Amino acid sequence: MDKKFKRTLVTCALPYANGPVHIGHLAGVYVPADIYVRYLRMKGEDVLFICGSDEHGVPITIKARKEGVTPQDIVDRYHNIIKKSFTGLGINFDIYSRTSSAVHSKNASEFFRKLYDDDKFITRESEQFFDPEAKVFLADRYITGTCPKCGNPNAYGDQCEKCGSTLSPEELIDPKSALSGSAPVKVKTKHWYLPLDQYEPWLREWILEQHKEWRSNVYGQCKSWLDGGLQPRAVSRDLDWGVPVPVDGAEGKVLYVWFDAPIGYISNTQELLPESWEKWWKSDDSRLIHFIGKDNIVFHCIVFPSMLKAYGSYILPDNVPSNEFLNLENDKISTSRNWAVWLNEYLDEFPGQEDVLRYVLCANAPETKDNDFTWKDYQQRNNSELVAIFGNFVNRAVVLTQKYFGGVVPENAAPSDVDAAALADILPCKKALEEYIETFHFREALKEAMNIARIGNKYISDTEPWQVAKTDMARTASILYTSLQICADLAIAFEPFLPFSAEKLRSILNVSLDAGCDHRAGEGAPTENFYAPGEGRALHTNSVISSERSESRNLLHWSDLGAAELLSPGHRLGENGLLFSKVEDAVVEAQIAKLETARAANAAAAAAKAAAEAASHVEPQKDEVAFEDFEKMDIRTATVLAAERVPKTDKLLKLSIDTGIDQRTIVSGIAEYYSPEEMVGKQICILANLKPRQIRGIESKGMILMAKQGDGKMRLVTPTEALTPGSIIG
Ligand code: B3M
Ligand code: ZN
Repeated sequence: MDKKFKRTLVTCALPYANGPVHIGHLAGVYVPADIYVRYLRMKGEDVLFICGSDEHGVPITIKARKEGVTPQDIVDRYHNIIKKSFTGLGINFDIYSRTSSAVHSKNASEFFRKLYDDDKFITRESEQFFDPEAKVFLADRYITGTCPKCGNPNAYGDQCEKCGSTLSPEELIDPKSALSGSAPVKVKTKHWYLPLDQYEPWLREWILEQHKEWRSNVYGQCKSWLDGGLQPRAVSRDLDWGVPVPVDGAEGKVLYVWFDAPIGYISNTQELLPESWEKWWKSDDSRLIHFIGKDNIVFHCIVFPSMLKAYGSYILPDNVPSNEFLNLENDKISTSRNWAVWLNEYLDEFPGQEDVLRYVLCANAPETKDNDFTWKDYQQRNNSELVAIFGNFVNRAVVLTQKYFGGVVPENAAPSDVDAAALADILPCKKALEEYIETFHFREALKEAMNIARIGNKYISDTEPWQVAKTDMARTASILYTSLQICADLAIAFEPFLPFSAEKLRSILNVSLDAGCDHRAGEGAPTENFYAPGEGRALHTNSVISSERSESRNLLHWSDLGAAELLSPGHRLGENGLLFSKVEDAVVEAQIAKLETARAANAAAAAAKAAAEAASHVEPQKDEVAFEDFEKMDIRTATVLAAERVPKTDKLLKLSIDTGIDQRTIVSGIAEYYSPEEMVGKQICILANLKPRQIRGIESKGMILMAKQGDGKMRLVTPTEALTPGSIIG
């Protein structure tokens, strides 16, 4: 860690409280952030881990309206689900609060007010759509109409979900308010804008020159925004759900959700540490790291830093690690299509398997490109990596120690070079792991932890203590002594990644972990609780200093990983248990079946929607014609006498009909819709005086009248009662 920093403030994107968290969120943001925080804590760094629900914004109001409940009902429901599920996966924020909290409302208001007082905003009047019946301004999503590109009658004011076009409400044909159905009218409204253009030179210098180390996807996105030129951004909205704009003349206006949400990071820190929050946000020796998904890059790298800069006195993010997207079984994760693995459901269905999900999501994290989660891969990684390598090694070492040494760490009675070589291989893994985590390469870091398990597994396979025990107990003692040291290394190395299993392993080994702050002790920092009482969770309650700790046999420290005897001879192990268990085929098949059900339901819903849309599609009226023109057409009733398919065609029927004037032949393209048998005896309508045409060598005299429906299907037009053939229609 850079020496100029004394503490690290880690934030995770605040999930919208309009649905549960899924694996895409976890892989992109929360699992890597948690690994990072756990790692820093083990290294003795001062870390604060902040998150909470993002409870404002239009999607929440839309969902509430759909369900006929209040936005508060929606956010209460999901806030609790999300909060609980994070804890279930071992992601323990120091605080998980919410943007509907009183602290946040006050803080966000104050933030806006200061920028307002300091003249940091500009105002602009614009015309926006207003619902004259519901008497509210309409967000783009609240306006529906016909897509000008594809004719979809249910396009939204910001997007057509059928053809994917980005739209503005102005482009919609026949726009309607989704609230009342009435036609929206344009009304003038005033909003506050943050003039991002003014921050552009500063942002260019700060990001493009001073933060070349940011991930290339983050840096690249920032560069393209900056190269495209920044525009002032509205920071208020006409909406009744959010933090009210705290100035006179702003009735009915709230802060734009992307203005208030990042301030939520600050509010939540204030809520946790009312006395000392400023130390984390306003001193240059604090380091701020935002973990986010790639769709949030512009807000965290450009908009929020500009807000902080405008306010003054705040630190800026030192890094903004952002992942790409995770797909699921080769398809985009989608909340609306229910194409997701939901964390709350996973935790219910896979009790005790939290780490398997953490492992797979980290091993497969979309760090540099979009990646795919598949249940087969989940099973494979569990069975052939966690079970077969990590779990298998630990189990062999512990079971054999119980068998030959009564569960007590044996003396290193007959050491050999192979033992030293195995132990020596661990240090480079540790070094690489540290470097990878510190540069936000979590997949690679996890591989290094796994390499330690591989070293152990290979060591015990090569040395075969179960064979050696037949002849040489001294040597067996050394092999198991060495194996147990590697087990203890694993109990340290895996703590950031697989905290549940690392804890289980420590209980098997009968040791504890010191997640205390070595550097603080080393620097002679005070050893009392890090936080004042009442200021939240005490993270570092350790009061023993480093030298004392290394003498303790039961406490593991990160610094000892690969470097010291962790389990001394004579130490009694705890109770053995399996770290991991096999995932059977039936389990993944059930999950795949669950997704298939969702897919089928989606397909059925999409088909029903498409059919309804198609059926409701009506052709616009044709150009006017004079009555004389109409009169020229001889439209009359006729009866079908005989019908047969025209050979070698799919669509054509040859019909013999009675027109009242004559019996004649008409060739018609209706075979797609009617069989010859169905046609015989039917009364139909025809255009009798259409010029005869040769169709497939048959002379066709006239045309059968058909109605073409919205979905393109044709049906016959028939009289509702029997009429004499040849009756004139007009
Ligand atoms: N709720 C968007 C999202 O979940 C948003 C993040 C806010 S972070 C301040 O993608
Ligand atoms: Zn469209």
